[in-house]
Amino acid sequence: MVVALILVLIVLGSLLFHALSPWWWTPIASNWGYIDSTLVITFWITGAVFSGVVLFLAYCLFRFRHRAGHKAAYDPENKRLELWLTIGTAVGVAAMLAPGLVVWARFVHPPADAADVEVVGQQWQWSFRLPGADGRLGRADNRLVSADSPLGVSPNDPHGQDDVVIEADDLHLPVGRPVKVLLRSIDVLHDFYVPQFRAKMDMIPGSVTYFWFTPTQTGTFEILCAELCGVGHAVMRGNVVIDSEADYQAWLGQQQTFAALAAAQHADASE
Ligand SMILES: [Cu+2]
Repeated sequence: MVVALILVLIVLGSLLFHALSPWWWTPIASNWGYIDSTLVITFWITGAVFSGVVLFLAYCLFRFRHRAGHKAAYDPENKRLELWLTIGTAVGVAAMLAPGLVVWARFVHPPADAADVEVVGQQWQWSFRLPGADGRLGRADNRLVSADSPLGVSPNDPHGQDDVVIEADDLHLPVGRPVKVLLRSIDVLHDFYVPQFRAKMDMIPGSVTYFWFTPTQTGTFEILCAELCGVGHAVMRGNVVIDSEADYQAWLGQQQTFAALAAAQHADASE
C-alpha cells in the first residue's frame, strides 16, 4: 500500500518537475523549430508511457494486494495481450524516430544560397574561415598545418589566398542569411554546439562534416564543445555573434586574409 502511494507520488513529482523545471532549453535563435517539436513529441510519448506503466504498477499493487482466502492465478501466456503490447510499442517507437529522420534530412541538405563557413576545432580552441571575395574556400588538409598555416590551408590553392582566417576569436554572421557550417578538426574528436541554434555535429579529424542553419536573432551566443576532447574540454568556448548586415560588413572589413597573415608571418621571421 505504501509502495503504491510512493509510485503515484513519483509520477506526480516527475510531471511537476517537468512543468516547473528552471532548466528548460534556451530561447531559440535559428530556423530549427523542427528540432524542438521533435523533442516535444518524444517528451509526450515517453511521459505518457512512463506515467501509464508506473500508475498501472501502483494499481496492481493495490488491487491485487494480499488478502486472506485469495489465491493468485497463473496465466503464463496471453497471445492477445502480447500482440497489443507489441503493436503499441512499435507505434510508439516509430512515432519517436520518424520525425527525427525528417528533420535530419533537412538539417544536412543546405539550400543553394547558403554561404560556406568553416569551423575548425583543436585542443582547446575554435578557429573559423570564411571564403573571400571569390566566394570559395581554398583547399585545406591537416597535413599542411604549420606555423604559416595553422588551419592547414593550402598555400598553393589560389582560392585560399583571399580566405578570411579568424583564429581564437568570435565568429560573426549576418542575421537572416542561411549558412552551411563546414566542420573540421585538427587533432581529436570535437563537437560544435550552439544551444540557441539547436544545432550540433561532431568534428572528425580527416573529414569535413556539415549542417546548415539560418540565424533568426541578433546577439551573442556561446559555442560549447559537446565531445569530451581532453583536459581542456570545459574551457573550449567561443562565441557566435549574429549581426545586422551593416555591423557584419564592418566586422568583416577588419578581418585578415590568409595571404595577409602568411605575409605578416614571413615579415616577423625575417626580422
Ligand atoms: Cu573539443
